[in-house]
Amino acid sequence: MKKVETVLSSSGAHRQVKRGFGSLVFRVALFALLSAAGSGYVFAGGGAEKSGSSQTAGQNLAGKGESLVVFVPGVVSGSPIYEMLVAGVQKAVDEKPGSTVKVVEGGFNQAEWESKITSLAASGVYQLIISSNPAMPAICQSVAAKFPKQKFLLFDGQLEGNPQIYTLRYNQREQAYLAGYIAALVAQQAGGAKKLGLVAGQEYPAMNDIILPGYLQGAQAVDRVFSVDFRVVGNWYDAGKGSELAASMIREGAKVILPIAGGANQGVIQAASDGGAKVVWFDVNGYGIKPGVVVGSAILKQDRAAYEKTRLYLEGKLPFGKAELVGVADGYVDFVDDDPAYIAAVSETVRKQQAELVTRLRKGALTLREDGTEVRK
Ligand code: RBF
Repeated sequence: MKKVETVLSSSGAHRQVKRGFGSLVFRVALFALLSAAGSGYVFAGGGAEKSGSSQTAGQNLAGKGESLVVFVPGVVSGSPIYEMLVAGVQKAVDEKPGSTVKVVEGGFNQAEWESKITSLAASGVYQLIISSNPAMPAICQSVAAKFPKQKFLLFDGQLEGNPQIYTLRYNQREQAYLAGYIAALVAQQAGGAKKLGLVAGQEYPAMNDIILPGYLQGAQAVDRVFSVDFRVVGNWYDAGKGSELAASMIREGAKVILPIAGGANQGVIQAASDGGAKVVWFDVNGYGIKPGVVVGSAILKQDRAAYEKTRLYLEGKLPFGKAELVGVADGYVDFVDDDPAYIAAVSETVRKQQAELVTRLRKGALTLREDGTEVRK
């Protein structure tokens, strides 16, 4: 596997990013520590709760249908990965008369997520708790042990072998590689330093071990001299901090920046726009956010996955205990190459080079394992 560059963190200290995470306890503690502030949302009965149907879950009498709850670990607004989750679940529920869904925002204080999910399970109201992000399987596993009848449908995370939990995760190595490849092609054509940026909301194993190395791997497939300046906001909402980090990266030579920082992404876009740099987007089609500044967009089909898996659950067919992984060749990770804003912003030469990679991945002629191994057919 390729070595990850020495990079600069938000604190300004140089260090190696490529390192393992310790025990589960350490990870949970880290998530708690990294949560800088509460979301301002009230949990029980507060404005953050939205009923997805005219019938509230509590009134759903036994035998009348399933009551589902989506626990959003953060807030929906500003995080397309969560917007897609809610939209997909809602669609499946809308198609199944009698079933209901409630959306609960857990807020940004990660230390509170487990107790909030415990309350949902303890209420006994919801047959299925749905959530998404790599920290959720461990949290839900601990809640599941206390409530043996409670089932969980979790996206963007992994846990195998627990009969109460089903997980589906995306091949983030492929998504990051696609982003790194277009970023490097655009930077190369612009000339100057072969330097890219990545602004993350926080550090977590999927970021440090899959996304950051995948982004660098994609860039180095264009030219081995590319390096990535990696910085961390410390939360998923601070656009001011996102802008500050991006502006500093641009001053130090970063030509194209990938923001994966929720609400803080807006600050990165602003700094790039002001500083003459470009942005590549993640998770959802981002060209419309700032046409001409956003020069590439890798996507996850989380709306489709959430719809399909919720539907499968409602049909009684979700295989609890399984952990699935889906990538480009499966149709759940992709690169948006037909958007007029992409065609307008990026030269034909660059688009042709990107298209060659995208086609190979779509056809399955090239797949990437999560550890970065390239598999060619
Ligand atoms: N991504 C977001 O877009 N918004 C969030 O609020 C958010 N919160 C996260 C919290 C934790 C603890 C972890 C581990 C990841 C979070 N992510 C968030 C990142 C998300 O799971 C995914 O890695 C990225 O969206 C890239 O696909």
